[in-house]
Amino acid sequence: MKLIHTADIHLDSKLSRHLDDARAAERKNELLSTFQNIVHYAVSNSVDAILIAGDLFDIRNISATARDAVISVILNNPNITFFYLRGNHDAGAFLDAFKNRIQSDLPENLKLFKETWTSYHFTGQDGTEVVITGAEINRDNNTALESSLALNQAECNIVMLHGQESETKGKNDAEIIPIRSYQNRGIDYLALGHIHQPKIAQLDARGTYSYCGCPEGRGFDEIGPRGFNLLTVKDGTVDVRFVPFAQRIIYDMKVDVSNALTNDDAVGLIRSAFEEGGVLFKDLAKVRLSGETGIDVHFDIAYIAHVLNENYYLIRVKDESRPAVVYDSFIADMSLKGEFVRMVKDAVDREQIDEEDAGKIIALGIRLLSGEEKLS
Ligand SMILES: [Mn+2]
Repeated sequence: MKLIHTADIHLDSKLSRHLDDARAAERKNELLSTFQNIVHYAVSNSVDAILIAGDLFDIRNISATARDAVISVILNNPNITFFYLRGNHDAGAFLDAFKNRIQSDLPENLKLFKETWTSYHFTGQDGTEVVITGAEINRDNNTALESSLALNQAECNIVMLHGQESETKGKNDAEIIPIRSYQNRGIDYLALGHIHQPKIAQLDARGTYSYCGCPEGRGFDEIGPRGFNLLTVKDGTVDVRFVPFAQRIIYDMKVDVSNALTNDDAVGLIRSAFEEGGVLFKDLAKVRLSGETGIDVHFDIAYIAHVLNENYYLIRVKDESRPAVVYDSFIADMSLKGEFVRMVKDAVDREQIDEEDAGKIIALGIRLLSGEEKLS
C-alpha cells in the first residue's frame, strides 16, 4: 500500500513578506496547483490515501478558488482517501462550505479527526491493512492526548499530529508534541505537521517520525528542496521516502567574490555558483556576496540583481564582502591617499578602530579621494 504524507500547504498564503504583488499572486496559485499535482501524482502512482497533517489552508477566510479546488479534487477522486487533520491555521469554515456545496454529508473518502483520538482501519488496493490514528492538539488537550493513546501493537500504526516537537514533557499551554512521550507506544510512523522544514528521524526501535515540510517554499526563510513523503506499507512496516516536488526551489547562497574586479565578474561567479548548486532559471535565490575584495572594487548590487533577474525568477543580492586591508599599497604614497591610509593604520595600531572597519573606511576614503564617490 502506498500513502502520501503532506502538511502545511498553507493555501491562500499572502506571501507578501518576501515577494512583490505579481509574484505573490503567482506563487499563491502555484501552491494550489502543487496540491492538485500531489493528488495527480497519487492517482498515477496507485497511492491509496493522502494524509494531510494540518495547515491545508493559511487563513480563516478561505478564497472561493482554493475552497472549490480542494472540494473538486476530493469529489473527483473517490478512490483516494483524504485523512485531513486540521492544524492551527485551518478553519471549520471549509467543511461547512463543503457540506453546503454538496447538500449532504461529507463524502466517504474524506476522513476527519477531532480533539480526542480517532482511529481508522484502512485497507489498500493490495489488501494491506494499516490503522491511521490522529487527534487535533489544542492548548488544553495535549497532556491528555499523550496519556490516552492506546494502540494495538499487533497492527501497523500510523499516528497523525500537528504541533511543535519538543524534547521535554508537554505542558498544557501550547501545541507541543513531546516526542519521547510517543516512544514505545506501538507507532510505526508518526506523521507530523507544523514545522515547515522536512525532517525524517527515528522515533524508537520500532518507528519513524517525520515532518514532511511544506510542499512549496513560501519565502527566503523556507529554503531548500520541498515536497512530500511517500510511504510504502508492507509486511507491517512503513518505509518512508521524501519526494522533492516543489515547482520552484528557494536558495540562500554565499558566493565568494574575492576575485571579482567588476560587477560582471561578480555576476559570472554567481552564475557559476548557481550552476554548481543546481539553481534553475525558474528558482529563487538570495545571494550573499562574501570574501575580501580589492580596495577599489565596489559592487552595484542593484545592477547585479537586475542582470540575474533577466534569467531567474527572483534573485536578491546582498553585499557581505569586505575590502581587504591593504596598507602596503598606499603606505609609502606621498599623496593625500597615502596620508589618509597612514592615519587609519595609526588608529588601528592604537586600537581605536578594528581591522574590519579600517578596511571599509580605507575603501570608501580611497574612492572619495579618487572622485568616484560623493558624500551624501
Ligand atoms: Mn504550518
